[in-house]
Amino acid sequence: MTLTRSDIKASAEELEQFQQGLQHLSVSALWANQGPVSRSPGGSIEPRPRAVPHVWHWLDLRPQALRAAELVGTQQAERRVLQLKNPAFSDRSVTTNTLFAGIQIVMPGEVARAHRHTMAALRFIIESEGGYTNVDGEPVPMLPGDLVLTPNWAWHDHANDTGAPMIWLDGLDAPLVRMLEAAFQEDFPQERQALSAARGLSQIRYGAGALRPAGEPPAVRHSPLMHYAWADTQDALDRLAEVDEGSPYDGLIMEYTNPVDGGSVMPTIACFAQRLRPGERTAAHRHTSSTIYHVVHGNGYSIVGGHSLNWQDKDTFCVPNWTSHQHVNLSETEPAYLFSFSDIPVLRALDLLREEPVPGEWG
Ligand code: 1HN
Repeated sequence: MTLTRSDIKASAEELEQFQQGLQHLSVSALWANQGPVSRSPGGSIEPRPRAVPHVWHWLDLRPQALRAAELVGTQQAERRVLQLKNPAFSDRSVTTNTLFAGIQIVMPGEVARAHRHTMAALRFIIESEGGYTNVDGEPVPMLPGDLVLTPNWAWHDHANDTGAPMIWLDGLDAPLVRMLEAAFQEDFPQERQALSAARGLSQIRYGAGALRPAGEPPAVRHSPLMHYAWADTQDALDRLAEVDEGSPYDGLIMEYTNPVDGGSVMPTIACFAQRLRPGERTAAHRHTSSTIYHVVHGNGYSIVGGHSLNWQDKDTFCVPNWTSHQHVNLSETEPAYLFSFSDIPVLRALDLLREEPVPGEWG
């Protein structure tokens, strides 16, 4: 028997009638609809991200955060957060398909009440003279450039016991958790948790370089270290820069790790710090993970999906999944430092991580 692809041509009316007849059965013809994919001339399919590249400038955001603090209290807004919404999504609060970024402000004397949720969150501190987030009873310091984790289901309240506003970048996996319909949230019985642990306890236990308390590590999937101080991060980057060229795509890049297993800080989010040498221009690549960048210090631009995004200190920009990107440090004298977080652990865990070089603006 010869096997061939069959050639059957029904009329448009017959096909239409057939498809209508399927509707009341909650059935539809796969061949009749194209999903959110694009087909190359060769017929192959690859992701066509809905999110677009975008940059939010600190000079625009800061006055709006201060204005928000005049308009609503932390009674009115459980979290006083300006959402950095991807312009391609008017219907959802997302920054990329899986990640959320926002700017949160807590004024002197204020607390943002204690709660917990299955969304994992990180805080990258932009402005602060030293308030804290209480994570499961431990006050975690928040100074500019610090990374603070509030993992899935950890109780957390934010407190500003200083005389100056505290402003930080929030990063959450909320779009992913909502898509999985796995979002749970609870209020703590009181507004604030008692301060039951020493300030910086997780740093003392798990932030001592290659040493950690002997014996069984805590049985959790996230980093037991809740605080990564900027001074240590920049020092690590600067020292490595003396002996290492870094990657052609990312410059010198280091991952914040879970000190127990060396993996990402949380199961759904990985955090990175990178250093671009004066005048450095990276090569273009793209990957199936999406990334949100925050400029700790520097002056430059990134070409993301063909758009040039100019950035300077404290700006935030997004690189959607499967979107080409490359970075330029415009300073000829100073390194640029970028913080970023991404959903790469999710893609990796599900065997969906792909990466490829892309012809860029310069080789
Ligand atoms: C949240 O709980 C916080 O706890 C910040 O500070 C931002 C964005 C979406 C959903 C929950 C916080 C959030 C959030």
